[in-house]
Amino acid sequence: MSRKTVYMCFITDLIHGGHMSIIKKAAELGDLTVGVLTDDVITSSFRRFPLLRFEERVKVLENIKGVKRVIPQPTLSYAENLRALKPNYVVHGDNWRRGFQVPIRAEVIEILTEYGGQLVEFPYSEDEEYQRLELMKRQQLSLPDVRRARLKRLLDMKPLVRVLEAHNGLTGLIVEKTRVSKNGKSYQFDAMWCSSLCDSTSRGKPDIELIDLSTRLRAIDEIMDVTTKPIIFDGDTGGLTEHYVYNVRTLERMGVSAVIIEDKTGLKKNSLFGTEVHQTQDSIENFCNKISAGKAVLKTNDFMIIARIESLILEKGMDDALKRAFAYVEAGASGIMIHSRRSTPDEIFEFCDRFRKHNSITPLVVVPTSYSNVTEEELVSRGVNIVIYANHLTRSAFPAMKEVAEMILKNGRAAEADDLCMPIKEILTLIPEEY
Ligand code: SPV
Ligand code: MG
Repeated sequence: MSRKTVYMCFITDLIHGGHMSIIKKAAELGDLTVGVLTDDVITSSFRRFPLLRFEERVKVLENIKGVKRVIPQPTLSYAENLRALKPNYVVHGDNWRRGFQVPIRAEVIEILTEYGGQLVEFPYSEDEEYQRLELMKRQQLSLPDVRRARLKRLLDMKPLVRVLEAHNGLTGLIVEKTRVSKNGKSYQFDAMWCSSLCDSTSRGKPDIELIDLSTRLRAIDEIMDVTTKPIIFDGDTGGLTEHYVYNVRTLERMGVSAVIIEDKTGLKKNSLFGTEVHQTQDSIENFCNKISAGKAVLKTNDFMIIARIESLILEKGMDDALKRAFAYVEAGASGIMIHSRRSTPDEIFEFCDRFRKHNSITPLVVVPTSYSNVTEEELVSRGVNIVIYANHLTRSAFPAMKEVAEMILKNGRAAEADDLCMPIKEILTLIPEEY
């Protein structure tokens, strides 16, 4: 009689005694195949970012006694692997009876029923020591070295890194925790953008490099205190090169992953004003020197200096934008941000197509504020690597707050505004005590 077959799927890269004992029990049921979730599934579906890459996690599991075979599981759903393998048993801890894995479990049961397989669930270990290890692992993610390196790792793992603006602890938490499910897949943001516009606006100031760096670093520190995701800092023009090199070092040391500096000089105004206000573009030579000077002071390979091109904003033409892009890469830029204030993505597409003809590796960054109809899928097809939703939490919060303020004034009481507000009970428990 042929031996029974067993399938388990592993997400974690922290294998402890609890996992070992479940593997042992699974192997007793028959020949055990372990599916390993690929990096892009983990990064889009789970809060815990893998400290070990997919290949490393495969190696660890391959060498565990009782594991016959390790294969990738490229989706959160088990369907593809179960239909291909038709194992007699699927083994899992009983913890997936709660939480967001409930539909995954239901689908597993449905598929097993189709061909007569069986789900075997073992009690999930509540051992305090394992819980402490898991917590420690999560906390590791907020340490500067780990956080800083995470952006480059994401660029390796995912076709598109999705970034949303955060300007304080609360908005940082929204970027950190917001997750939605659609068509069996889970989506979340990968990183945070510390926007000069939002850092200024939230302090009631114009976006003209007026908010000093210490204030902006303080905001980053607040965000870092409660999140683990990587941070891309809007460095405006970078200021004087002599100052900029010190600031780059500070950002790198704090665990920020990238700074984006724009090729403007003099009094900076927000790009979305375009040519309505006076703005001066820096010379290619000066800006290249600034990029190289920043690169020269870096202490790690993880920190990225991304050069932002304002030629399309300032109507200097596509050829100028491309000429600058190639020069900035030559000067050491680890990425190129191309900005546009058109209502359609046509000029961004043209730039990407022409850039990618000569350069297939340098990450491309876009900020689709004015051309918001563009889809992430379209951006990926043009070779874009990072999309930044640069101001949406600030822009959405302001009208909501203003409406509530007006409503209280109009009614001489707060009752009418209650429906627009989060219930008191929810706000009290919104931020759980974790220590
Ligand atoms: C910001 O968010 O501050 C930016 C992007 O620099 S933009 O506002 O479009 O210039
Ligand atoms: Mg800015």
